[in-house]
Amino acid sequence: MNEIMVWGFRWVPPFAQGLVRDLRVRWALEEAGCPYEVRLIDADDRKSTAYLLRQPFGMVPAFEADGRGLFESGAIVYFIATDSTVLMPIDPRERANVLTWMFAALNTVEPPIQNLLDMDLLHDGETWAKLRRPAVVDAVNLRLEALSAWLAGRDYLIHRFTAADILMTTAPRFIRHTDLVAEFPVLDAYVKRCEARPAFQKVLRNQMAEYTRNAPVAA
Ligand SMILES: N[C@@H](CCC(=O)N[C@@H](CS)C(=O)NCC(=O)O)C(=O)O
Repeated sequence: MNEIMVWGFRWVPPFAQGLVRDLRVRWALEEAGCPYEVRLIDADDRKSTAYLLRQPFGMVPAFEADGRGLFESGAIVYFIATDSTVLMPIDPRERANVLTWMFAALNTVEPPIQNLLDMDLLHDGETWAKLRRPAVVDAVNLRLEALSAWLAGRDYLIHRFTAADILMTTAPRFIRHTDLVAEFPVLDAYVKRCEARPAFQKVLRNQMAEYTRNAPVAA
């Protein structure tokens, strides 16, 4: 792959900094050793005709490699991984296992976590959110408990680091404002193990530096 571009937001409020999903794509590219350029957009750019052709829902990330576009962070990470033995084993059965865990991260683990994030950070204090929150916390705990049980005795989801770990460890970050993950020491250690990787540290640093550089100037 040559000429790789990743679209992210120029700036987001502090509660979202370090959570925006272009981080996943950038992490995968760093792990795979692929050079790329970042294209930063503003809230208004999301609804432009040109951007909607890249990402029909007006969200980030969007991605382009050699003139061909992709969207959805999971699909993009998968695409990058198919070309990288760092992110994806060669054995077809192991590849199927990685894909299984990628879907599990996106379809089974992330949804309740995203619910809790929305409730706490976007609807904090609203009556419906207060009433609904305990059931959502239960749903999150159910998933974290099962994931933690799977990880007992394992460093990664399969026997080595893969693209699935990128998707699985970026979801619990969404509830970093709670102590829910810390209540599962095995899971907590797994997330920290993956986040300690130099590639993750580098992309997080870069993304945060962009937000700092592009922060709105107070009136
Ligand atoms: N399923 C999509 C979700 C993308 C998504 O939620 N992006 C957020 C940033 S992390 C976004 O662009 N939010 C702005 C919006 O919802 O309009 C993916 O994984 O790429």
